[in-house]
Amino acid sequence: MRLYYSKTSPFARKVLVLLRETGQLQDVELVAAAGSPLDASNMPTTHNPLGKIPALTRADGPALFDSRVICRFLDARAGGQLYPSGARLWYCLTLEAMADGIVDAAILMVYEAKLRPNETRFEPWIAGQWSKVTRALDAIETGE
Ligand SMILES: N[C@@H](CCC(=O)N[C@@H](CS)C(=O)NCC(=O)O)C(=O)O
Repeated sequence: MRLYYSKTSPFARKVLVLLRETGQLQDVELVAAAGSPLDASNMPTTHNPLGKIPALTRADGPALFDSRVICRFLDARAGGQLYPSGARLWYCLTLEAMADGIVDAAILMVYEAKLRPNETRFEPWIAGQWSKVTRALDAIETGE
């Protein structure tokens, strides 16, 4: 299997942590990729048309993308150690969606700061992303 990743991608890091925790690091060749919505030339677009990382290619099936799909696949491959079964699964998946949403909001702010020309930057939109991050972190802290 090949994992298209970047050291700075929190979504790729999620997959790397799962690989380590489930003892599968040696089963995956790491392929460095980098890009943004403005430049997908070094992104694995033939494996993920969205031009995003992580993406996982494998010998016996189509490429997988989106860290949630890859994490579920790799966990199942290792015998299903990390995702619970029964009612607790829905809590776990929602928590994962919340964590991913925090990172999505953070990445949008990074793109806004790095990619958008100063004169077109829209501060209320950035504030809105920050609100998502703080609300979600508060919810995780209070367990709601
Ligand atoms: N929902 C996706 C998000 C992946 C994502 O946004 N990755 C970023 C790097 S951290 C990316 O590839 N950005 C390039 C782009 O948006 O064009 C996942 O969980 O894998």
